[in-house]
Parts: sequence; structure tokens; C-alpha cells
Amino acid sequence: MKNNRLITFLMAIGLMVLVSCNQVKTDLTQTPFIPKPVSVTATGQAFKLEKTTVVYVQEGLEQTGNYLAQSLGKITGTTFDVKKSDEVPAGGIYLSLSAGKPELGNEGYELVIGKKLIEIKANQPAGCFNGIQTLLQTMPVKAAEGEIPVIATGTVTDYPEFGFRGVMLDVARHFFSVEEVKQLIDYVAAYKINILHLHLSDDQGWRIEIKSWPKLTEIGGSTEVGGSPGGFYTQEQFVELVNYALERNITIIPEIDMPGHTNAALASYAELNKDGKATQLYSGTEVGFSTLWAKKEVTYQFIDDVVREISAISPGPWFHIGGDESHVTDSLDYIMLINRAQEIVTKYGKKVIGWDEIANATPVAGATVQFWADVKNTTMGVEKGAQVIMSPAKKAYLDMQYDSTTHLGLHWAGYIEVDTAYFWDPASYVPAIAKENILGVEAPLWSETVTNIDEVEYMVFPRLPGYAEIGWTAPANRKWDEYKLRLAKHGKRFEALGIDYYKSTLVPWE
Ligand code: TNX
Repeated sequence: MKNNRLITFLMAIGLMVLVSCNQVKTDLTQTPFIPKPVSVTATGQAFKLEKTTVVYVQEGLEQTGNYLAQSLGKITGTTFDVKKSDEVPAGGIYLSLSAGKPELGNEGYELVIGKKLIEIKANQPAGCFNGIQTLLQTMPVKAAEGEIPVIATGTVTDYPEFGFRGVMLDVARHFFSVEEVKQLIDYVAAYKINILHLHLSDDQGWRIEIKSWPKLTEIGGSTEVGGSPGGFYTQEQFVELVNYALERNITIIPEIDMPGHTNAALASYAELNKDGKATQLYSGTEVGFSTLWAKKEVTYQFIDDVVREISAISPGPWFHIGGDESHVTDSLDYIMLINRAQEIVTKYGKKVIGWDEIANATPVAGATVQFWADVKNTTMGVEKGAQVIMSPAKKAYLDMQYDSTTHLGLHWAGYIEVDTAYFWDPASYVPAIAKENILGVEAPLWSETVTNIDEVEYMVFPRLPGYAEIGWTAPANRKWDEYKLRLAKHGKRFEALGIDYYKSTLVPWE
């Protein structure tokens, strides 16, 4: 008798567990999407991703469809067919540019999940790509052997708060290989990041081939912080990265820092120095000791060649000229050099971005200042007509330590725990800078202490999904207490991807 009661009790528990699991699987509103979409409604049924499911695409969406098929293949370990179709098919997954909703903009989408058919509709391929990322978050990163992923039915309507949602990697202090950068691109694309800013030169290293100035990489690329061999991207490799990123809706912004942070160039070419003597290579971590010489004409020939060659292989609209911490450049020289550099960037068809110090010069039309520390500079930039990228060091610097026990990173701007990283609003962070002046948000990872992709992962995750949400989701929809529960569910995804993340005790990881 006792045994029977126990069995009944256990069966009841089992049934409750089953029901609650199923509820999650059929209630789309329970999916822990990051970034949080504008709206999610559930219809309480389920779509089963079978091996035979076909990805259909409208003309022009072949690449996006292939990306989806590949991603589904990674989940299930099988391959999926991609077929062209101008008609909505009866079943499968269909990508089309038929949203017909201007409010979705260039990057918004509508994801409609039915029992037999999943549709992703957008105005542009980028919107379909974002819809794919949302769809992928309804499934495990890797299904168990024989498991058929079950997707809750319903509709997601979604579009971003900011069109610029970036991450920066400093490949100059430590060099990261093409494979490592691709890995980072994959990780951040899943959170709808659409900008990768590469800090390609600094005192410790020059990381991109310039055919007209070959010693930049031969000499300037030969070391890094700590004195290891360093490295650089050939132009072909850079193009490979640009294309890999573009296939994931990410624009690469190249940065060549000037007039400071230039020791690697000054060590490579004697003529760029005031006294005509090449400096020594540098592998320490001090800043603010180097400068290009603004009064020499060869300096502008150098900038012209560099900007010309890099612009020719950068399809994105921007060129970042750095401009930060030029502590040994005379202030009039600084203004002259930044103004001439801006003319050169404009001549090669690119829009200027510079760190907030460039506001001390005369921002050209269409220029953007990247706020990292100085409110006065940034406000001046806006007064001079520039747009702003918000990268406040105290909130958005991925190289800042989580707390005093973090073994990597720096803390000059403070410790940035996962809640601190999440809890701020770009549009009200600097009261004098209004939303209409803000292009978007970027989280920079400086690499003085970060040497390989595992260490990158540890500093980037789990803060990056929060920055992605700040860039995508309206502030009224963002609450830490609710966000941390969604983030907690992404721990399993990080683990399945092999991402070595910081297990903050502020997040109730599952
Ligand atoms: C400041 S932020 C810098 C970088 C350093 C970083 C370290 C900025 C524009 N300049 O040169 O790598 O701090 O956190």
C-alpha cells in the first residue's frame, strides 16, 4: 500500500515536470531571447525541426539562407537544403523580403513560427539575418543525439534602438589570428552585434600589411606586449575577415591610431620621426609617449598611403583615425594633423571616426567622436556637428576587471561587474548628449593583458550580451532583475560553444 502511494506520488511529480517542460517548449514568450525583442506573442503549439526541413529563400537571400542552413546543421549534425522560391511554401522555413512594414527599418524583422511553416520577413537581408539569430535562440546550440528540436509557435516583431552596435578588439597590444577573430565574430553575431572595430596599430604593433610601406609589418608587426613575436594580417587575410564579418551582418571598422600610439610605425621608418632616427620597438604597456611629427610632409604621404590602401579593402563607410592620448604632441600640431588626416579620409570616400579628443580639432561633416572618458570633449564634438559613439570606460570597457579578484584586465576606470555593465542607458548617460546625436554603442576590448581567444572570451562573456541588448532594446524594456534570469539561461549556450566565461555570482546560472 505504502509503495503504491509512493509510486503514484512519483508519477504525479513526473507528470508535472513533463507539463512544465512542455509549456516552456510551446510558450514562445518564455524563450530567454537576448537582446530582448520589441514584441513576442505565443500561439501555444510547436514546430518540429526535422532532418527533411527545407530552407526556402526569395531571390537575393541565398547567402542568408545558406547561413541559416549551416547554423541548423551545426545544431543537428545534419545538412539542410536551401531552395529558391518566390511563393510562400506550405512547410519548412521561408526567408523573404516581404515585410512591407517600414517601421522595421533596415535591420528589423518579423518571425512567424507556425506548426508547419516558419517565416522570416524583413525589408533587407540584414533583417532576415537578425530574425535568424532570434530563431536560433529558440533551439539548443547542439541537439542531443537523435533529438528533434521543438520550437514554440508564435510571432516575434523586432527592430533595434540603435543602428550601430559594436565591439572593438585591440589586435595591436596582442595579436589575434584570423581564426581567433572569426571566432569572436561568430560569438557576437549571435547577439546581433553589427560592428567590429579593429584597433590595428599602436605603440606595440602594426597589424595590417601596407604594400607601399612594407616595413610597417616587417618591423612594426614583429612583436607585441611582453615581447612575443606579434604578427599581422596580409591584405588578403583582412579581406577574408571583412567578408566573413559581412556574411554575418557585421561591418569591420579599421582603426589606425594617430598621432600618438604610433611607436610601431616610428620604429619601422626613421623618416617619420622628428629627429630622423627610428625608435626602438616597444613591448611595455605605457601610453602617451609617441607621436607622428605633424610638421613633416612625409607624415601626410604616409597617412595618405595607409588610408588609401586600407580604404580600398574596407567596404564599410568608416575609417577610424584614433586620436587618443597624444600626450607628447603639441596641441596646435595635434589639430593640424587630425584635420589633415580627416581630409585624407574624406578624399578616400570614408567617414571619420576618432576618440573623443578629436573634437579639439575641427570634425569634418559626417564625423563621429567616440566617447570613452571626456564629457567636455564629447560635448564639444556634438556642438561642432559630430555624432557620438557611446563607449564610456566606466561602463563599456571589456578590459576592465569584474572585481578585485579578476586575474586578467585593468581597473583604471573601475571594476565592471555584469550588472554594472548592463545598467546604463546611452541616451541619458551624458545629460548634454541627446539620443539624436548618438550613432550607437560600442564595447572595446583593449588587450594589454589579454593574449589569446580564451582570455578574450573570459572578458567578453557574459558582459557582451548585455551591451548587445543596450544597443538593441529600448530602455523601458530593460530591467536587470529580469535580464539576469534570461542571461542565466545562456550559460548553457556558452558552455556548449566552449566559451570560457566569467561565472558572476550575480547571475543565477542554470
Ligand atoms: C585607454 S581608451 C586607451 C587605450 C588603452 C586603454 C586601456 C583609449 C582611447 N585609449 O590606449 O589600451 O585605456 O584600458
